[in-house]
Amino acid sequence: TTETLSEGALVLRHFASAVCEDLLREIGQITAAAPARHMKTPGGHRMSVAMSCCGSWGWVTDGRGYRYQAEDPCSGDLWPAMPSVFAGLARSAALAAGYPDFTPDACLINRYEPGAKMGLHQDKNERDLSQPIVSVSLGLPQVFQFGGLTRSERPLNIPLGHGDVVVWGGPSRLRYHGVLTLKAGMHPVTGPFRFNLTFRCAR
Ligand code: MD3
Ligand code: FE
Repeated sequence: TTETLSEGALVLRHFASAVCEDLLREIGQITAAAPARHMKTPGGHRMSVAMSCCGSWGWVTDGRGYRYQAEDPCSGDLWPAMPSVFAGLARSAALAAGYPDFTPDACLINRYEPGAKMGLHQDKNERDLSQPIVSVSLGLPQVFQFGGLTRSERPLNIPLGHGDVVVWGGPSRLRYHGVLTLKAGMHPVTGPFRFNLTFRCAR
């Protein structure tokens, strides 16, 4: 089923179901080479979400700010390549949502443990804001907050579960969004975690 949240923003429920276990196997390989880590915000706060990346560009944050870079700052090596099952899923979800030309070059892997959250923010470090973002949720359910174009607009709460995919483009691309605190639980495939893959065209 497809739900439209607002113009350009679509939830594709269970769109990734057939490949969830493949995605998780690839996450295991990527994080063996580029471990999920708690990055620091430019203001010096430790993020509660642990992050890794794959693809030509990775999103990083530290005392110098937010940016994309080709190397993992922990190792100096290039980020692991984007597995074909990742790119194929992201492209087919974008196509289903009406974006036939999506070419992701960056995938951020977010790992949430109980108590982890992400405050309301905009994604605006990408060069071409006409390209959508595709996100894939795996494991424990977590409530996503979908806000407006200003921080003050009160967000909608949308639960996202294992295999759900969301495509954010057009006039929704710069909406504020975040996720509420993950509640403790045990998922048969991911154990105590929720993973979110966020596909972007960064450069
Ligand atoms: C709505 N991650 O990594 S993905 C992020 O669940 C991020 O890990 C969240 O926000 C997570 O930046 C949410 C969904 C998402 C991503 C980008 C968006 C929603 C968006 C851009 C515009 C509007
Ligand atoms: Fe975001």
